[in-house]
Amino acid sequence: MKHLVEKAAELLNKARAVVAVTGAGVSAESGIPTFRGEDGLWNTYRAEDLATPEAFAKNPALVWQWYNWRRGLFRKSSPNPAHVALAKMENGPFDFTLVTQNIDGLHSLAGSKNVLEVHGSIWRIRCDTCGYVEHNETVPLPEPPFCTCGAPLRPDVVWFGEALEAGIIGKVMEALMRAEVVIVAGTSSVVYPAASFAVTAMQAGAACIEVNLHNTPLTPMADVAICGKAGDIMPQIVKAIL
Ligand code: BJW
Ligand code: ZN
Repeated sequence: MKHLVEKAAELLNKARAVVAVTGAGVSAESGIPTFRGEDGLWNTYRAEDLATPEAFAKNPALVWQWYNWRRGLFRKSSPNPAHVALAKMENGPFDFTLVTQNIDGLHSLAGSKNVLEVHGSIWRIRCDTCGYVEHNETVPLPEPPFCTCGAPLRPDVVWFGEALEAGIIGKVMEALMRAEVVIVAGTSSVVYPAASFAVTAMQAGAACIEVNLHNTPLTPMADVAICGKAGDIMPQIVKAIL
């Protein structure tokens, strides 16, 4: 393990630009359930019923029950050592961009300034009819809350079958093209397009460091694959480079 952390630090110390891509595993040690795996949300809930535009159109109350429960859970959670370590990376000797699939806002709470939230934020709600968007931390919200135009408001997150925001993807691509190292932490690397981000960076010449409790489809391609908790490993990596 120590040897792998040193190898990761060696790659990072040479890099002028670094991108980290994070997923639900990074928030797991804050008490937020992941999606897949033994205790994953998709073992208890059906994504088709809760995380698609069709589900929201059919039953906005059910979707909002689920998001109210998660908003309550997220609000009680705090950043863990992995979030803190990733925030510290902004002080590293390289240009650093954090790309997260997480919607919980914990990276910003930990102090990260340059965060690209590719699947949106649970703390914004929006109207798909008139385009209204607001920051909203009320828990619970009505199920559903309504816009002044009369349509039901929805969480400003990306559901299955929906496109990621073009402006954010543009910034992600720019960062991936510049990156000399891409760190991929706490994601199963199965949901596209986020699962392709590291591969895109690697095709443009970046080295890849993966931090995960288990192997993923990315593991065989990674230059350094560290098996462990993000909350253990990320601080060790940061300590070795700062
Ligand atoms: C730890 C740890 C610890 C645990 N330390 N590690 C077939 C092939 C390819 C693609 C598709 C396909 N069929 C459909 C698609 C497209 C689909 C997709 O990729 N599906 C796959 C599942 C097959 N993608 C989409 O639909 C996307 N949109 C799209 O493609 O649009 C196309 C389009 C173009 C133009 C116009 C219109 C459309 C959108 C995807 C949106 C995903 N949304 C969700 C919900 C977000 C809102 C919410 O949270 O409520 O995003 S689903 C869920 O999965 C969530 C996550 O961000 C995302 C990724 O999950 P993540 O973060 O990787 O979590 P887990 O649980 O999977 O993994 C956790 C990992 O952590 C594990 O590996 C653990 O081992 C590890 N771990 N504890 C370190 N302590
Ligand atoms: Zn509206």
